Amino acid sequence: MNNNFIKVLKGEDVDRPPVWMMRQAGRYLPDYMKLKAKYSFFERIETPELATEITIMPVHQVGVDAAILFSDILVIPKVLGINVELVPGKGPLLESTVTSEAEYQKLNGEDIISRMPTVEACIKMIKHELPADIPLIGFVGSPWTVFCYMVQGKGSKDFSEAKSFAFNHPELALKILDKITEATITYLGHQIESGIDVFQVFDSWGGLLDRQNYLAYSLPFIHKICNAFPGIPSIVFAKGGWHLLEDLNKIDCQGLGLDWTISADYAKSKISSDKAMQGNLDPSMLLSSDETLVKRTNEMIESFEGHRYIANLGHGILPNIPVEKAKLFVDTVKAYRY
Ligand code: 1CP
Repeated sequence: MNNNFIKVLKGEDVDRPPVWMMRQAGRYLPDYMKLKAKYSFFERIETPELATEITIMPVHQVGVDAAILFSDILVIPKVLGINVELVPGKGPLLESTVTSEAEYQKLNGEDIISRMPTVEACIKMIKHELPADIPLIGFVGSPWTVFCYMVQGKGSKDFSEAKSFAFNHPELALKILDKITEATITYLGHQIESGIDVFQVFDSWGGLLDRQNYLAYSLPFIHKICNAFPGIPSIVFAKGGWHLLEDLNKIDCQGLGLDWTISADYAKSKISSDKAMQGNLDPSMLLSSDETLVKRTNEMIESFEGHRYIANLGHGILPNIPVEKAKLFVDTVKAYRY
């Protein structure tokens, strides 16, 4: 595939950075909101025609260099047997939590692919409809991040219940993390067999852990996932993970995502030249004036020069970003020349 994004992950030269945006499929796109009004969250994820339309939307409407599968990290708790509901205005709500041996025993890790019967059809349809030079990114949540939702039952700023559970019941926590990891590897293997070109591991809540706890509760499980799939390019993004970069650098992956609190110089001092860096514009910068957005985007790219680099935001695009601003960000990257 002759695509900048794949080239950078393989260490090949490009004349400008590739660009995509985390959470680019949905949220801020008016055409997505129309589908959201008509179909439930899991209908959108599990119906091939809908997942395909949404996945491809930002390719046509914003011009990104890669598509990301429209799905969610919470399909894992769902296939393990915990129903997930999306409560408007509140986010995901899990029907039950896993905080005891008995609840752990109830998790059903057997034959999970049979409980996600449309993933293959979704990915195949997306690959068929996508322009041939646009790769498809598959993804999973890191086991720690999925564990946060399974223990806490819903979103949180600090996930203090999930953290205190891990700190007070480390043996059970590690068993739950193993179970999530196993299911995640099976699911990702299925995404790969179905046709994704790259995968990203979202450790959205990894940065909530100090280094010692990160090395206990998150990093080993990400290692396991990446080591299971050496043949396909991968990117690991740990939000808030500036204090973990040296450890993340040891993962067998081709790219590391950076949030906007990390300067390019600092990242260059921690990340080896055989890994691409991905990021890291503050998503709120897309709410600034056109002039400021263009200036800051160009400055960001300049600051990463000399290292393999993929332009992106430092976290997901916000729901209140006008599509024109997303397009200006992408167009600015595409106009850049090394
Ligand atoms: O109906 C809706 O529109 C609900 C909103 C929504 C959407 C559009 C949710 C619920 N998930 C998704 C899709 C999704 N989730 C994608 C693919 C499409 C896209 O590009 O947006 C991806 C990559 C995710 C990944 C995801 N889900 C993460 C990791 C990335 C990140 O933002 O840190 C996390 C933490 C989730 C959990 C989740 N699912 C949904 C919401 C609202 C949340 C966040 C909840 C919270 O605040 O804790």
